[in-house]
Amino acid sequence: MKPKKIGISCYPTVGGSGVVATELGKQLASRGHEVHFITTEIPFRLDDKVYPNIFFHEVEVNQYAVFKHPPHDLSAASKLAEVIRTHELDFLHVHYAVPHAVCAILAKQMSGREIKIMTTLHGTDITVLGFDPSLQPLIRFGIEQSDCVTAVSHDLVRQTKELVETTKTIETVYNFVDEDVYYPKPVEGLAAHYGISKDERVLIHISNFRPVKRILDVLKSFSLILKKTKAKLLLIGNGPELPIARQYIKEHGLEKHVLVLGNQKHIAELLSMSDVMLLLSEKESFGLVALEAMACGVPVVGTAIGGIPEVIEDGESGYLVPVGDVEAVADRVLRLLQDQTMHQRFRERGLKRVKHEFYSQRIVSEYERLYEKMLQED
Ligand code: GMT
Repeated sequence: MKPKKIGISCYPTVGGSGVVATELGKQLASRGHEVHFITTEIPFRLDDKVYPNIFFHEVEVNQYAVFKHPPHDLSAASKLAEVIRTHELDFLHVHYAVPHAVCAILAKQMSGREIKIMTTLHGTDITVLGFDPSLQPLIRFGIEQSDCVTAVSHDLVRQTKELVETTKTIETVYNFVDEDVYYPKPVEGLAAHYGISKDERVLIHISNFRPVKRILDVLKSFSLILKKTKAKLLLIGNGPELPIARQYIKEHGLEKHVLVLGNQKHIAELLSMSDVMLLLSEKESFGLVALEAMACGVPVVGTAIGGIPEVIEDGESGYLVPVGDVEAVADRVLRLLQDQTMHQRFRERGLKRVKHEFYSQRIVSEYERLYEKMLQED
């Protein structure tokens, strides 16, 4: 594809959609495109080095006392329109139907240019907001007025069509990870620094601790596992349910067994010292953390919902269990921990799967193919 000028809009802070949008922007820049991020903050994965053909345009949200709520979406639309005009962008790729697709549509009208808009759906905009009847028409508008719409799993395509009642074509493009960052790292001695002894197994959970992540299921499963084997649980991330988790840990005397580490930058190292990841969400359009775990050689026990079964193959690279079935979680984890040969087989199968199904170059090429198609259509 010939180099283009691409505007990207996303939520830039910690979170799967921001990670995917930023990694895609980096990959597109490395293929010669000029990438313009139009966001409220510099995306957190962009702060590691200088990227000569990546530009950042800050959406500044005014806080006037007369406005009860700061008008983020209008500020974002204005900034998008300004960048479309001044940098003569070829197209926009926005992440989330609401607000970013809607902001992009407004920006297109303001700019007076016939710019194309691609929207990628990540789940939260559909499976959480889509249940709010007052927002459904707006989500549908964002989707139907976009020139091309993608979603990160087949399940999200299905759910979007059902919840938002749209017949718009939605293409599935899976997420990917940066293979130069996510791979099994040599972490000799790291566990000891965390006070984990050689005979203890390590479980890990990474999330934003929102209710959909079902953090208590993680802790309940871990309590059952602890009855059968010596183990530590690493909790990575931050969010509204972390205090509830802390309370559970205290009430059940798990302080010595659960390490609450908050947000961490070097996730690949923490994954590389782990034996099994737990992802027990009740909603998950894809589960990027599961892919990150697999890329680091860590089998995942996840719930059989949303897009998770498209990432984890049950009994091959991980296990799938029903939501809330903590006994099944404990059973599958113990199977993996007690059979080293099986654990190794799952690990290798996962690594292979990441390389074939979710290979970054393949996914980025798929986006480029869709960009070309969109630009050629009237
Ligand atoms: O999981 C979250 O709460 C964060 C959310 C986001 O918007 O960043 O993640 C969504 O997008 C990720 C990237 O595509 C997916 O891997 C997550 O599964 C998805 N989260 C949900 O569907 C709940």
